[in-house]
Amino acid sequence: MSTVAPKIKLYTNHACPWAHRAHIALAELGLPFEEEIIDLSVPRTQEYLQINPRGLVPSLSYDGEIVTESAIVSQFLADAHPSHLLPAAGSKDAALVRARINFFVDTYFSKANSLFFKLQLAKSDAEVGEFAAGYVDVIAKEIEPLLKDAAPFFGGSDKVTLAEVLTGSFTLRLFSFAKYGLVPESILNSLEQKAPNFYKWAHVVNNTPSVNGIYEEETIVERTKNKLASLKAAQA
Ligand SMILES: N[C@@H](CCC(=O)N[C@@H](CS)C(=O)NCC(=O)O)C(=O)O
Repeated sequence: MSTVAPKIKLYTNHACPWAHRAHIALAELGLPFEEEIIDLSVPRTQEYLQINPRGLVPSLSYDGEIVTESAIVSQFLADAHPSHLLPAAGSKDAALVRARINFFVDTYFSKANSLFFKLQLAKSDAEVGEFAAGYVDVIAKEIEPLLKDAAPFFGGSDKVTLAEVLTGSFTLRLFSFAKYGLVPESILNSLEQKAPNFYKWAHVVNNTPSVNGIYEEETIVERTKNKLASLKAAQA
């Protein structure tokens, strides 16, 4: 690997949980970078659409090469800079660690996170109760067993791994949204009872500086409240 530091520019928005993944990866890897904040409240400029024709954040410019999509950006950074995030590819052991991390992240997003979004959009108290219970049950059934050896991070690691890079911005929001009533606060007690590995792991993740470094809790909560209100009004 070259010893010359790469020239990195991150096109981002600090309110975006997907872009947030790239910030966690860069912070964990200790890589200096320039950032350009993309205003998502207005149409993207032609310049930005040339960088990322999808118009989404994050986008990464790495020595002039553009990489987009948050999971791919994070994986690319972890691959380009072998570290505690991910073992270097090439052995069966490393392949297994990578497979375990991929399965965990896939499960988190395919089984649990979609339900968390559904819960935020619940239309009645009955739906809130039903969706909250469903969310806790999925965490207990699908995620809890995958964290049985967390120490305190995924797979027994004492440092953040790619699993936390890809999920940390979402566990931050889970705890914040419960604290500020966007989802029932009681969900945290239920998780502590029914999914103690998950609860302990998420607590450590949320208190990790690389994870919470760019997180402005009150701003995110306020914006999310407004966004949910307009989505609910559009549904009505
Ligand atoms: N699958 C994409 C999702 C990124 C994404 O949805 N970003 C949102 C902000 S959180 C965005 O750029 N939205 C702009 C728009 O939809 O116009 C990724 O993981 O990078």
